[in-house]
Amino acid sequence: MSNLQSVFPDPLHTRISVYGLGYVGLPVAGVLASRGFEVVGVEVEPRIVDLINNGKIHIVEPDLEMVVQAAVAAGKLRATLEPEPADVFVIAVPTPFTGDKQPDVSYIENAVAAIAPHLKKGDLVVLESTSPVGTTERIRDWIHQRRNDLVMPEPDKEEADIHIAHCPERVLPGSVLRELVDNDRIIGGISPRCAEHAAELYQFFVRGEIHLTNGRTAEMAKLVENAFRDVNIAFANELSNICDELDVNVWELISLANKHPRVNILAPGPGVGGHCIAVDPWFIIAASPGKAKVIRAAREINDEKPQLVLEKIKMAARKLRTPVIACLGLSYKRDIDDLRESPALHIVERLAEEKVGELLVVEPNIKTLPESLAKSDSVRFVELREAMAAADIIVVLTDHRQFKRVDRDQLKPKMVIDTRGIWR
Ligand code: SAJ
Repeated sequence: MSNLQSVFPDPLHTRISVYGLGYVGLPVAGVLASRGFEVVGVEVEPRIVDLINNGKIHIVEPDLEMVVQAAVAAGKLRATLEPEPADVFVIAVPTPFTGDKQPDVSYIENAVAAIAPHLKKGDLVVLESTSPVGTTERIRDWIHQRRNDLVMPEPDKEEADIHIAHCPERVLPGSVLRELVDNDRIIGGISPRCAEHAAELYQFFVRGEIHLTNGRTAEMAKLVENAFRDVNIAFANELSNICDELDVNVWELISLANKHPRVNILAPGPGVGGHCIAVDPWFIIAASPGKAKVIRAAREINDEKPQLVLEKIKMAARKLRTPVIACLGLSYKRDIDDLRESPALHIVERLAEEKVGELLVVEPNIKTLPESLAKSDSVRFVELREAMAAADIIVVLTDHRQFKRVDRDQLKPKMVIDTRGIWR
């Protein structure tokens, strides 16, 4: 790799624009600012811009508010609604899929359109968003359409006016600040020089190793990482479905099988949530529908899981005249507030829609119920203690730490559906 000093000689005089201040962009902006760079975050939501400029944040992530507050107070980080000129542009916007499970890269295209007028010779554009294979090349083409005064990078060309690379985010929600620094990173450039250029920036805060490749491989690597996890969770979920039929305790089974030195089965749950693992494998399936067979089957197994949990709850409720059901957890996984694509939320919404009983919802990581539940007469947002005392049926949907501490004696007279195995 070329000398770090050559491209970013002085963070104090390098301005970085981070487009998208969400679960990935905000931590990246905060960490870059903490390394001395001048960081300008671009966000389309005025409420978020105001919050950040007051040193506050809009998401739950350990220690992040402290980092953002310090960066804002030091004058190193500010948020704006409109992009400004910078030396580096980091794109960290969502890449959802459309109704027919095709990747939607319109947020990236819009970000590129917004920054293109501000690009100048020597600038670096880094895509952090998880993206379908070929997106980094498309960014080059989108910029070229708007700025044909700039010489675009090519795979086999050393010289170009700007550099474009993909450095897929790999951080685990809940451990973002640690993983942002400690994880290895993959950087794929349009050309080797683009990748090196981006690596010089990431070296300022990444303690893990930085591995260079081309854009397509970096894109595919990220998708494959999440598809790998999805397939492994699907295996665990399939086992739990089979164990229900065979009257075997799946948690005991997995813990015993995992005593084998080369077996490491993951945990079953109510389904796979979040904005990554439940989405990214579809980008591979969309690109290679005939070949991606295991990946598709895993997606289908994990997507079917909330329905199976719902059936179980309904079956328990049918045994009672006026069932009171405690639903523990709404977020898609433990100890965070993130409700996106949450199977727990989906299950509770369906219970409310179908009026299965009185629902006592407990979610320690949010302050108010999401609108979809707040409007329902049969749903009340309560503290854990109240739910445990009043419910006939206890359903564990998310394995938050507060729930693990529950006194087991309290469970004895109740029907318990523990989808996470916290009271196994
Ligand atoms: N889950 C299970 N059983 C398990 C593990 C997870 O049911 O044994 C469920 C969780 O409850 C959750 C879902 O799977 O609903 C996904 O959770 P997760 O913790 O596996 O992953 P995410 O979505 O929070 O973050 C993933 C990470 N990818 C991998 O671990 C390969 C993270 O490193 C990525 O940066 C992130 O996706 C992303 O942004 O792509």
